[in-house]
Order: sequence, then C-alpha cells, then structure tokens
Amino acid sequence: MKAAPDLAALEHAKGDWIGAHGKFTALMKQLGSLPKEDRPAAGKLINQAKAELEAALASRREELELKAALPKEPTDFTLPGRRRALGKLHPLTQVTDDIVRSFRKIGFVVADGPEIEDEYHCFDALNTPADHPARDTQDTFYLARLDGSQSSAINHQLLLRTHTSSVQIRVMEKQPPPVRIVVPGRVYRRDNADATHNPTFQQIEGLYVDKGVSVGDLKGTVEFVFKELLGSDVKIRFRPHYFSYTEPSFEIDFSSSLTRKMGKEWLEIAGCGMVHPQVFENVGYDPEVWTGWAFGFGIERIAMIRYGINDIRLFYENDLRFLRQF
Ligand code: 2NM
Repeated sequence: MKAAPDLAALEHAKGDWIGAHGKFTALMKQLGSLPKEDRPAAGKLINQAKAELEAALASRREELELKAALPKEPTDFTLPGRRRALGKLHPLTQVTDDIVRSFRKIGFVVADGPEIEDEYHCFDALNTPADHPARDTQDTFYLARLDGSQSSAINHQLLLRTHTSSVQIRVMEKQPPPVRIVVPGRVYRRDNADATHNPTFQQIEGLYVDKGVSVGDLKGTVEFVFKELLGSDVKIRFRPHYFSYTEPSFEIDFSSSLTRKMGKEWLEIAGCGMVHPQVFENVGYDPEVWTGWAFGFGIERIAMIRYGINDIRLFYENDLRFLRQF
C-alpha cells in the first residue's frame, strides 16, 4: 500500500487485499476450517490486520491526492503575468462624464434626485398646466396610487420622471440662490423604440440662478460646453421656441464639420431659456430679485453625433461587439 506510486495503483492494491475477491475475504472464508475454539482469536487477528491495512490505505490516498493536486512542473516565476480583462465604462457614461467635466470647469456641481417622481415636481412646479400634452398618460409612465388619497393641495401622484428638471426644483426648494448645477440622469417617456427614440434615455439639464443673469450668459455657456464636447469649430444658433418653464425659450442648433459630414449645416441639439418667474415663485425665490437660465439635452444624441451612430437602440442592447469600440 505504502509503495503504491499513484492513485490507480493504490486502488488496484486495495482490490487485491480487501475487495470482494481479495485476500482478506478469502482468509475469512477459511475461518470455518479451523477448530471452533480457535476461530474467535483468528477472526480478531484478521480484523486487526485489515484495520491496519485500511488505515495505511487512507493515509497513502491522502498523500497521493495532495501530490496529484500540485503542479507537475515547478512554477516559472519569470513568465509574464496573466492580465485580468478590464471592463470599461459604457459609452453613454463616458459622454456624461465628459459633459460633467466641462461644466465643472466653469463652476457647476452635479445634483441628483429620484427617478420615481411626483406629478408636482415633474410638472406643476415647472409651470406645466394640467392640460399640457406632456402630462398625458400617453406620454408618461404613471404609477398606481399607494393610498388612493387625492385631497392634498400638492399633487403626489407618482410617475417616472420625464426630465431631470424635477431635480432642479428639489434643489431650489432646499437651498437659496445662487445655484449653479447640472443634473445628468435617466428619464422615461412612453415612446415606442425606433432609431431615434427609446422609452428610457439619459438627459443632462443645467440651471444657473443669480442676480443679473442674461441670455448672453446662457449662450456663452452653451457655446463653451459644445465646443468642448464636439470640437472648437462648433457654431451655436438659438431659435425661438416654447417651454412652459422658461420665457423666453429657445431651441439650440449647432454647426460644425460633424454636421456637414451628416449632410446638414445646422442640427438641433438642445433646448433652453430664461427660468419663468412662476417657477421661481413656486420654489420660494423672489422673481424680482433673482434671474436664471436653464437648458436640457439628450446624452444619446450627443454620443450618436460624436461617434457617428445611427440607431439609439444600440446603446441598450448590451452587445459587446458594439460596446468594445468605445
Ligand atoms: C430644457 C429646456 C429649457 C429647464 C428648466 C428648468 C427649471 F427647473 F429651472 F425650471 N430646468 N430645466 C429646461 C429649460 C430644460 O430642456 C430641454
């Protein structure tokens, strides 16, 4: 047993000695041919020897199993290490980080808030009237009421936020001016997915509140950030628009070598405006004292323009062949 060179040999030896056809079994069978008075002593001896043999078997098995688990060759410590594959950030996270980095350079801080919002912070506080199409159940994911109460003056109906402006309301409710924040985050709309729509997407909105803030500050800031993001040849243009929470409101177009590559001079890229006095009233800021601007844009759209991606759904399919390119 002790001499068995490997586990197979050990098993073989075990069979020779204590298997059904082994030597011990044969010995036990011969007990019957001994005189009756000698049988107990002989049986005891045989069992003792068998127990010793089994102990030897177990200890050799342990040795051999340990040996089998060790590497066959000595370790070569001069071999190059095996590098663990590193993950990386999702392209949308990379673009978000870039946008945030640009805003931080000019004194903005990041604010965060809930994705499950109430109707008040998502719409009412933003001067969006109850009959505004953005509040339509067709466009918004409403959650079932928990308590069925509708008596409160504030509209607590829960929904998935349709924009991150709700976070800006929450920040203004909590802190006095001045405010200089950007709010990146996931938003939800009841859209069917196609090449340019997805029911959830990422947005970044900015808010600047201080005394004497002008449209000139807004345009200068937007131009700085888009030059950082999309190249120093970027030009910005404002077109009049309507948002209920800003007055005046604008849509922002940009033009650069990127837009010309896409066969257009101007591409719509964001919305913005001067914060509506009613919004300031709603959060307890005196609109006679404070002025401010806000803007918002979709992060997927920036990423698509920057990387030449033609289908928004690619960002949400988790196909590594797509994701590894960034
Ligand atoms: C946009 C366009 C224009 C906006 C307004 C506000 C707030 F909270 F100050 F009222 N937050 N974000 C805003 C204004 C967002 O996104 C296209």
